[in-house]
Amino acid sequence: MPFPVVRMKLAALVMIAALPAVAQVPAGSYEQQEVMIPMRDGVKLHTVLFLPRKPAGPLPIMFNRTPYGAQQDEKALIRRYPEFAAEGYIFALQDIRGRFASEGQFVMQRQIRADKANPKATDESTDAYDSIGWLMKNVPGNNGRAGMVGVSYDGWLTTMALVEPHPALKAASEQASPADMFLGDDFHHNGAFRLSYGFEYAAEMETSKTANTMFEFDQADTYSWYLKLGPLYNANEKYFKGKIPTWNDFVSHPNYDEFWKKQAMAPYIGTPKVPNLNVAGWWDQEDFYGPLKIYELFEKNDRANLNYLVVGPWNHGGWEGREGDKLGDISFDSNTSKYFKSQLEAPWFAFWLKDKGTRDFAEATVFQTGSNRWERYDSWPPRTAKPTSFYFSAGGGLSTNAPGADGGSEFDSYISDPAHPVPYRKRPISPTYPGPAWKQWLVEDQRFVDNRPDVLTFATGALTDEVHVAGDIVADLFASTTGSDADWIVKLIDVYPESYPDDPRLAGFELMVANEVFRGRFHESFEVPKALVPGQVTPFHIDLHTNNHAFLKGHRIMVQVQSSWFPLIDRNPQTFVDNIFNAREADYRKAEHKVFRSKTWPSHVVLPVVK
Ligand code: PG9
Repeated sequence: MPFPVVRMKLAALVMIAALPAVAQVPAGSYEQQEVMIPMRDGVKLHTVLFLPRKPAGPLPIMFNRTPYGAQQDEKALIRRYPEFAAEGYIFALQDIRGRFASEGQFVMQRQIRADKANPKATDESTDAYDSIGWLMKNVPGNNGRAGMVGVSYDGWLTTMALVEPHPALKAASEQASPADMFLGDDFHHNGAFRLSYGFEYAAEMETSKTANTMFEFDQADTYSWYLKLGPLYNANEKYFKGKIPTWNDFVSHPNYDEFWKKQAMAPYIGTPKVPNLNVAGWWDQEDFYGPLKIYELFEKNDRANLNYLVVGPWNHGGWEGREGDKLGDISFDSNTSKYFKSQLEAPWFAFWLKDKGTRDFAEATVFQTGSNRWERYDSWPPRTAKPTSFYFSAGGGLSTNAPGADGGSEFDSYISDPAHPVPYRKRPISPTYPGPAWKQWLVEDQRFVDNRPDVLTFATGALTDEVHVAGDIVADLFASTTGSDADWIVKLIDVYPESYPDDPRLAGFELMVANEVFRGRFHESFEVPKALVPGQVTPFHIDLHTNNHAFLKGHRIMVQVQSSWFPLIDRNPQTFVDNIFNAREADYRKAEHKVFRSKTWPSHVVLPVVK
């Protein structure tokens, strides 16, 4: 992409001066109104307006669309958007179709309308378009420009508004928007079903129109609850009774078919027409794949330089928190959320919507974890990294030396037993929402699974120099099973030194920096699953996504491989069946899994190492 605005040789370090305090906006600054905005098909959407009582002049409208309930009062609004409130905007918050006080029918991530010739056909893109048109005409004191911002579902709604944007939409920030629910976001990763999230989220959204309803578990440890649930068909038999549409969609679409492809962003993202700041968190437990994918898709055609990226050390939406100086036990040495809100997000909207400031936005502003610093890059992933293979070796070693001659038994093996799956976080595993454990499980110390007989560990010795990894990470496994289907989970871990005087709680800590699951049946295609041949070594290429992490001197680089991650991922029966949602108890069988580390089958991870 041409890059006229800021050009840096490699990465430029961002120096953080003390951040200025945000001006407090006093209560009573806004008049609150509620309106029902008509869409092209006559359905009316409930929208809450906050109009500044003493505007200095015409103002842009900051617009948010949500399925979670738009209703809030002035106090909550100012707490949620202090920087925007201090800057001066009109706010419009809208319930989407079929949620809370809006009319119409809710559809989980409604697909783009098929019939574009029909002037009454709608989708989330047309609803955003019609709403912005109405707001521009009917809200007094607006300056003819709108901005959209939202996290997660609200981020996806923001991305949908960019598909066919209203001409008055002049700036957006999609934050943690999912991009593909089969390949990488909330509901599946590489075709493996995210059981606890899928089950609990579907119940939350489709039990009631006017509430976000948490499923009531009768056990404190959901690991035991889901295990007792048994095969997935029991979800409908025992609880949902066929009444939760999203669950029924999971059951009817076990493969990457048109349903998932049409819901994904790839077919709809073309040339960016609206400046968009894509925002992601390194430890986003829900939608990390999405914002990076959306950035990548827009980037392909970004000749006008409208597409930008920010990635920080956050969990899902963590940048909305006030400080962002830590996540779980991990500290970041500065207030990263405050920095994002005041130095990146607020100037972004002020520039495009109010002609304030300069266009000094880095293509990618990316936090480097480990060393804890912000960096500005002129492309993401950076072009400077050298893909470097780290091979598994005997005795749990990991090194850049490729395996030597084959001897015949260069593998490690374990029994993967669906009756005793590896927990994905420390038990007891509380329900997904309201958390807080769910929100920080990705930074939990991975020592809790060390020594399990069904988890393989490979690690380097203590590093004599820092290893900085910036860009795309992949794992290439060569593996076999005695069954006919298998999951492969790979985790890249930063192991802290055993003596860590800076923070003794972190001595020996195993911090996961990248991870992914791959469902074996999709090794040839996500569209058409295929049984694994028992005993046959098969290559599995697993995308561990992009990262920017410094493994510091004295730390070790570790890789763990396992075949279950429960109940985050449903149990693979390990016997090939047509549709795992219909698998029977007897299909769930133990299998022996082998991971090879020979010359012919050199399992390894590839790290983008920056000198
Ligand atoms: N991760 C949530 C979600 C987004 C889109 C679809 C389904 C779930 C969310 O936090 O909104």
